[in-house]
Amino acid sequence: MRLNRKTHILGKTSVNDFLKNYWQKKPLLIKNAIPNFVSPITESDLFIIAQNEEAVSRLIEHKQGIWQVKYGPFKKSDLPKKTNIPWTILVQNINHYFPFAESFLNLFKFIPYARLDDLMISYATKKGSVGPHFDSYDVFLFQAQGTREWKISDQKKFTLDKKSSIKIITNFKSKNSWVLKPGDMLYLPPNIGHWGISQSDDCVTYSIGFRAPGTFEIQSKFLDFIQDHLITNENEIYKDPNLTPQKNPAEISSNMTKEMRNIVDRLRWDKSSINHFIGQLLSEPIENSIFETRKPLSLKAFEKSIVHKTLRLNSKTRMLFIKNNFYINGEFIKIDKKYTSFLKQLANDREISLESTLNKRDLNALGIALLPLYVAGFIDFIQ
Ligand SMILES: [Mn+2]
Repeated sequence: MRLNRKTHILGKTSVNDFLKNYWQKKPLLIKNAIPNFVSPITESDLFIIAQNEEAVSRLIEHKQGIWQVKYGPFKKSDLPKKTNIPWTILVQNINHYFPFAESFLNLFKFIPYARLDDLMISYATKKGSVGPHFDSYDVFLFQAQGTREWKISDQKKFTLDKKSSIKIITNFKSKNSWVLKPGDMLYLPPNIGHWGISQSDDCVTYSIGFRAPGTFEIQSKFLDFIQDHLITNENEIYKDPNLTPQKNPAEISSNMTKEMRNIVDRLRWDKSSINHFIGQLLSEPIENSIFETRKPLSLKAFEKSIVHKTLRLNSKTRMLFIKNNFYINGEFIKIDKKYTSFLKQLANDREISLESTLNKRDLNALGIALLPLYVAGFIDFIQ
């Protein structure tokens, strides 16, 4: 199964219509989002990834009325047999393991990368489910193999099951239900109750998940950022050469509070430092991402590779930009404005072929900016 970069995945709905009427607003069912879809990733691929130390995976079973969850990594023997009671395994960040999964995520480029999280894939035996629940984030549920019934509710208030360790709605009332076949897709905005139940023993569902930073997270991380970027002289201390006698030695005088308030008021930040913070925050890679560093390489050898090979972002790399400032995995890239068009292309397409379009000086400037990113394992070459 090969994907065309330009495949439109929203069926009869245009991107404009989707963003205006559905995104963060209401569910949308898209029959045949990709006609004749055959999943190149199957349950056996998931079982292999789930054995990996780095992978994030969960196994969910519904036993004696209680929803139970186990966390990976899993040994092969940890996985129940298909003939057991129904079960589901979910594996996150599949786009870090399979180029196909990364290109699949690319079909959702109509939403900014800064909002895109990962491709999670789940496999379920017949009747397998993770129960009725809601999520705080937007999600596209793409049926890749087998069939799954999705029930959704229009309830505003849910009661949750206290016995289960995962979030389960106990008063779920179904408003709509659909059976999704391979190639069908359901979009759900945040907080919509939904319940997916596998109808076959080969049910594979792709979840395209989005992320949105919390207000508290933004504010508290901004305070950390300000702390790290203080430009105050560390040796400067409070002074009171005009101290006058005071009646109560335990009292903090109004002169003292005024002077200290002035010091606090001297903390300043402007639009550009806030933007710098946003670029760094949103380009942070997912937690616990490990990038394999490379042996240092001479600039000359690196420049030679730039000319002959296609440069691409590591599948775990997040590269974003604000105007002419570029951020990669939480770091600011220092580069002359002259070269931003190259970096824009690399960030947007996640790959770039520079070939013979560059003169010596430009190649040198790009080499200097990109070599540290290559050594850090953030970017590599397509062989
Ligand atoms: Mn869900």
